[in-house]
Amino acid sequence: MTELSRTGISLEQDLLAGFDHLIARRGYKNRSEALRDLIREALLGEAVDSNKPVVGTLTLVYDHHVPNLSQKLTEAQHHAGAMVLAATHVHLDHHYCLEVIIMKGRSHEIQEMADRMLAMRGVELGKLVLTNSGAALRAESHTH
Ligand code: NI
Repeated sequence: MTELSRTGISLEQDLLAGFDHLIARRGYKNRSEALRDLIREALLGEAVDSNKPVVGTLTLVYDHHVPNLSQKLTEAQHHAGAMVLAATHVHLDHHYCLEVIIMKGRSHEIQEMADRMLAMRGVELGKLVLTNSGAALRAESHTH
């Protein structure tokens, strides 16, 4: 963990009151931790927009009785090669499978891969979550 810096910010009273309500609902103990998380979220959003390296977790629910679907999903993952770090498959019931695929790469290529799989016929639900390590969100330090 890096050293902490203290900073003060000025904002309108009603904006601060709204913020305090929000963080109380979310269970934060203090404003600092809530602000840190908001800043991390904003930095992650920027990393995703600018196609930086991120980690993606894709959750898929699909009907494995749809012809060729399981093979197509497996082929897409083999094609992506080293981008796929791990995949877990759970047979939910007679029809449905749940698959969680963890990928690492540039945000745009992960998004493309997820879109391709989500668009396959028989994939009924799915969601991609992009994240990153906290360290990767920090500004690169200047060398003197
Ligand atoms: Ni299955």
